[in-house]
Amino acid sequence: MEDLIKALIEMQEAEAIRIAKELLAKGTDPMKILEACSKAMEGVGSRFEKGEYFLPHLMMAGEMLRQISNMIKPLIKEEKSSKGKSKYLIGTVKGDIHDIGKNIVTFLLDANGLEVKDIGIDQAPEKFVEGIREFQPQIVGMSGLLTLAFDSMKETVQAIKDAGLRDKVRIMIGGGQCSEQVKEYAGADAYAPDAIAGVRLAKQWLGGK
Ligand code: B12
Repeated sequence: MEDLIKALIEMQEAEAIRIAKELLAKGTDPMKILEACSKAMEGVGSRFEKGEYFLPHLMMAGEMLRQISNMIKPLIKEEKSSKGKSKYLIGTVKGDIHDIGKNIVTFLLDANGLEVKDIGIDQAPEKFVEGIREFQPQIVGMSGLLTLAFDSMKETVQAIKDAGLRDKVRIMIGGGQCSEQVKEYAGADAYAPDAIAGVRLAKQWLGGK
């Protein structure tokens, strides 16, 4: 697993994909591979912050993660159990185009038997409102990795309130820079530090309803 993290951080695309394939072939838990990917992204992010990496590196990191996620997705789906139709609407908020984490959350929710509607990236508050009206989810997930996403999250919660839909849904937020404080600021119901916590919480909410 350390080799995978190192290859990802050092942008050795072919090597990273080869190691990920090898780990999966050996029967390594796919979730552990995703955790290693998240760890590697922290490394990439800190090199970017230090000015050692630039935008193309972030893009390359995103591409490697996309490929690995795609390899893992069908494996997780195999474990899928068919449960009731609980609905979860998810999207990346306005001004933010990061979607790797959101996509991981989406396929984990799906693998856990929830019906998930992913409205995509850079979604304005009114798109969330529209999505809630059409899809009628019990839960809404907002993803955002940029600090500017915090305001978008707040605006989105406000728009949901203004549309009279706030008591119809529970809202959770997630993504790199989010925290309990951001949850308070945005007026959401919960903050999930990672995809697994998000899925656990969703199931808890749905079970408790
Ligand atoms: C890959 C990447 C990109 C790729 C994104 C590709 C893609 N398709 O997503 C590209 C190259 C496009 C990109 C662009 C930019 N990026 Co960028 N990017 C990253 C990087 C390296 C990794 C992000 C990532 O995918 N992580 C892995 C995933 C799995 O983690 P995650 O998203 O946090 O998700 C996990 C949890 O948070 C959770 N989760 C996520 N969402 C949700 C939602 C819910 C509901 C739940 C329950 C859970 C949940 O589940 C996931 C799995 O556990 C980060 C560095 C970092 N440390 O995060 C910078 C980073 C986020 N980017 C950054 C910046 C500055 C930018 C740019 C502004 C750069 C520029 N100058 O143009 C642009 C932004 C454009 C825009 N408008 O959004 C900064 C943000 C700083 C800030 N404070 O705002 C970071 C932190 C890098 C840094 N250290 O400076 N980026």
